[in-house]
Amino acid sequence: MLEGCVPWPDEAAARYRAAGYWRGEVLGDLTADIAKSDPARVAIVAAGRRHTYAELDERASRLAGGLHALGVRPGDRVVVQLPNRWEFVVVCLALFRLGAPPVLALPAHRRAEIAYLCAHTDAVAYICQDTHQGFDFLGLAEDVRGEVPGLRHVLVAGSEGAQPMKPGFLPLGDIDAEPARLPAPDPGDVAFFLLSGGTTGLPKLIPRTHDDYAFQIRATAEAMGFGEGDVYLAALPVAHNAALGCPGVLGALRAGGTAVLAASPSPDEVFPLIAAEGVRLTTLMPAFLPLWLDLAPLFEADLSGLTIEVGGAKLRPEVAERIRPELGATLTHWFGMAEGLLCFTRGDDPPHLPVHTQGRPLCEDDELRVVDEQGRDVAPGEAGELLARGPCVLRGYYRAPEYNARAFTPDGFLRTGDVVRFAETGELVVEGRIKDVVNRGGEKVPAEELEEHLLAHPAVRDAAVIAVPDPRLGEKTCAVLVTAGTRPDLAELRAFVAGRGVAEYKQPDQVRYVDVLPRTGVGKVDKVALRSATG
Ligand code: J2J
Repeated sequence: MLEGCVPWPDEAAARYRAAGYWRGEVLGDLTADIAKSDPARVAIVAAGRRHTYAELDERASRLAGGLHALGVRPGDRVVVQLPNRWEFVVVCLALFRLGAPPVLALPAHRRAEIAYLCAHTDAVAYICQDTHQGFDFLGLAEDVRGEVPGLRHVLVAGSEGAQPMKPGFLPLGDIDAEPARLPAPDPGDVAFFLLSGGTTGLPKLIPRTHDDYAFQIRATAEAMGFGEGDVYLAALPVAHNAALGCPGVLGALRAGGTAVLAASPSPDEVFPLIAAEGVRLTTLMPAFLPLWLDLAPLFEADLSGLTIEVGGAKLRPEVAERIRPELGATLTHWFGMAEGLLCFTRGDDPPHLPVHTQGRPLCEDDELRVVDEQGRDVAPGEAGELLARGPCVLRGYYRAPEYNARAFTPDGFLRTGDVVRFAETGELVVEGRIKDVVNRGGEKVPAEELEEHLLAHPAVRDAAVIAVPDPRLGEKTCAVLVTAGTRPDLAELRAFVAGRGVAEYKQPDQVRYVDVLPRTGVGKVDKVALRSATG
């Protein structure tokens, strides 16, 4: 496995192979069979265009050839930040074939996150779109190149024909060469990196192998009854595990279906697509559901053939139980992590299960434990921290040995930081979390990351970020500050954080001022006390 990654122990790997979970599939081959047997079948629909399996397969091969000619080699890392456009899929397939793992950044990330990802992975290239939602990614790329000298290439989608570009910048569409003769990647090696939603400090990277992700997309497609000719709608960013591989865009391709890429989950964008393309399956974060419920009658949207996978943040039962009667759609309720653990209700479960639980694990060989603060298993039905091990659950974050020593038990269970219990009938119920993250409608803000930015402000002496309730997002961020001199107000703090090149969703939503932050006996900020004082 790539240096800096932690492989599964031989015994576990052998077990997962023997059980047929890991079959030696490589993700670069997803489209190869259908490109030969049924080349005209539509693989991707995006921005009003339909792309066949043959077109996707050919373009990915030629892009892999072009990247190889540029000097990108197996094992090199490439930071990819593309919104839901067809090039995202082409780029991923090309990099899977090259064995040069893409590092999947979210479209919302900005200079601070991208520079960190490029530096931390020693990326050789950064692939972005020229502008997206009014933001200039070329400017960002220039700054990042200044900060990360090892970054050799910036490849830009959307700039075809916009010559001349700056040295080191190339239009993605021009990267095109005869497919190189490449050695097949090892299925046990890293295919790509996902970003963790919930760790301490700077974002951690999750290596996903060909073997484990091929299993995830195959098994989730089977569990959702998603097969050949079915249509999946990516309404969330495709760089996120939920829309990429549960079964998501990659699972749709592997199953011989079609993936429709939407620009956003807003009803005016997705309802017409669902009708026109006959969408069978999509994924949503709970924050969007009230809007769908409110606007479906206005659009006269017929969602009766649709299954919606909802997860990523708390889904309130009052909202969940409206989905079947008001939208006509089938709800499956998910507890997912980019780290590879997936629990979810199945489409044919009795209706109370998706309303009140997050269902059962993907794989019968997923090992889940619920433990107390001392790491002892709690009594059945009691709540505690969820620990997980399984054929998709990573054994270590990338290049993070010290963090890994805390994030995993000595026998390899991931400490999820989520507090759960199991219902008597065996379903998982998420109760809360102990990790210091604000879950802003599914977008995760690690408290410590934002605190570091706030502490850089000259008037801020001490800072603690906590979650406060929000009717739309479920939670939002509140910065509790000890200041000296003039108090910066919320607008100033947001501008300050933005100026540090941080994604907008991580800017504080609220600010409170205190004379001193409460601390525990060992000197850590007492966030429990802060929350009750602020709540
Ligand atoms: C409460 N918190 C939840 C739920 C995840 C499918 C769906 C979601 C994700 C995802 C994903 C929750 N109720 N139902 O990867 O494939 C919180 C937990 C968890 C964290 C993981 C998928 N479902 N969460 O959200 O990696 O705190 O993955 O640890 O972004 O989201 O976040 P992320």
